[in-house]
Amino acid sequence: MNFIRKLSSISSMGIYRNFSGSSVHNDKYSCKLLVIGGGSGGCTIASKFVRRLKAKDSVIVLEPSLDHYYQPLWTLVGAGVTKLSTTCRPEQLCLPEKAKWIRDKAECINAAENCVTTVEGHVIQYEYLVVAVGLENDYDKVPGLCEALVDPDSSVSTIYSWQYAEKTASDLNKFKGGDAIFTYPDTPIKCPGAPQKIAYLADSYFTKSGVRSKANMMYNTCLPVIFGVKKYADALLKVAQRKQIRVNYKTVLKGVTHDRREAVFVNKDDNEEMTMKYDLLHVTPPMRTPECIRCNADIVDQSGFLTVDKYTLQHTKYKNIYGIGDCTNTPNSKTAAAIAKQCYVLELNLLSTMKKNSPREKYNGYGACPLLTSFNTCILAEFLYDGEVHETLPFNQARESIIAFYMKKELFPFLYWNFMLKGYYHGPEFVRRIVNPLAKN
Ligand code: FAD
Ligand code: UQ1
Repeated sequence: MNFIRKLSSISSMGIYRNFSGSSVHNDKYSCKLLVIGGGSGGCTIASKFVRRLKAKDSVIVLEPSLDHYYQPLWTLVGAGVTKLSTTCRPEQLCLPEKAKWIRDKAECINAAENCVTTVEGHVIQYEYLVVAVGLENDYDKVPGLCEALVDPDSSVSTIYSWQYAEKTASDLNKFKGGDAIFTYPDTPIKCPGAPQKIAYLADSYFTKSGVRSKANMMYNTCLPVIFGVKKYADALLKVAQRKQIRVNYKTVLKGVTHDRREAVFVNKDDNEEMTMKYDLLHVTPPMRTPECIRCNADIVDQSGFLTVDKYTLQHTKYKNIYGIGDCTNTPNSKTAAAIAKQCYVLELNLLSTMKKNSPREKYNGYGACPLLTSFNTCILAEFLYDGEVHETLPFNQARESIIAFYMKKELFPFLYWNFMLKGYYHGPEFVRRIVNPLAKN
């Protein structure tokens, strides 16, 4: 049923547009391909398959949100460089026109029966399924964190949410000196570089605002290293040292008492608790997969991640299911850059499966992380499975460069909105082949 709905999201204020949806509960739908999640991975795959499967309503996308965010720019929103509104577009404009959008949430995936039920009670029968539900913040895992985040005067924020990224910028602006603490949690997270990027940007911000000499900065990470790939870890340690940011390893945030401005941390080696006073606290919250997959032991591992083959991206038990992006158990860095590469592999392999052949294409674990180190420099980490360095540009990318900063700020968002979401961007491999034709991997 077609009807007109007012899009009341921040990006779509004042825009009215037709879209196909349903106002009646307990509808039944069926399709060749169902994509659950209309974020980076979901839009990209839907765009590819509306071109491949030409029949009407071949592709259904199940996605509850009216807004689509380009999350990688939230780091620069937190640093006060980018406006939140530039990171957001109406979902309607990101999904391919020819896909049928059901604006609802998956509740239960019955993989044995090839069907999904939604929170509003619809039932969707599919032949093939792509799961692209991403990761969600698990604020409740840290007692006191929710209360601290919602209090506008708490000086506790996170760039990992559109709701609080602007609060980070305002906290940096209000900071007049004292203890500034940045955290990294004890769960898998998306963009594992961002928790330290915001610390480096805060250092540059405080230098500019003249309060750096009065600030004591600390990065408390659950990990035993600053970054998972040694080449970049060595470079980043020098950045942290130069900026006089103390790095505490194996140190996990366990609670926040925001009226006393205290945070409790635990040391993972000896379980010793430490209470630290803060004047600014930037939290990277623990993360988890959404409930619709996390609680379905038939399709996920013990941590709640969709079990797929790390090379083919095909589900390990159900051959008509594939996974893409942050919600799968592939051991790559969870980034949009990884999805650019994964979508190409998934497209070819799912097409093979549709033709009753085995999947042949292999994902090599490509991931990339532009580690902003100031308001005009960046270390552009690129690597494959097992931390194998895999750089595109004709210089040592572990060196801080101005060009990488502007790629992150201008080029990547442009590629994302105009090519990746439309299914035409598969990562920078083509550039690498031109720039570096003799490279062996
Ligand atoms: P998402 O894009 O998060 O989409 C998941 C979608 O699923 C959402 O739209 C959600 O509404 C939907 N969904 C959830 N539950 C359900 C349900 N039950 N039913 C239906 N739909 C559901 N990547 C980089 O490459 N470079 C960077 O510099 C970078 N920096 C980052 C900085 C920050 C602060 C953050 C937060 C992320 C950053 N990333 C970066 C990571 C990147 O944004 C993610 O890896 C990417 O967006 C993941 O895409 P996805 O499709 O897996 O999940
Ligand atoms: C990338 O391709 C990409 O997608 C558009 C990003 O944005 C989310 C990135 O952050 C990075 C690092 C890449 C990798 C691209 C090059 C040219 C190194």
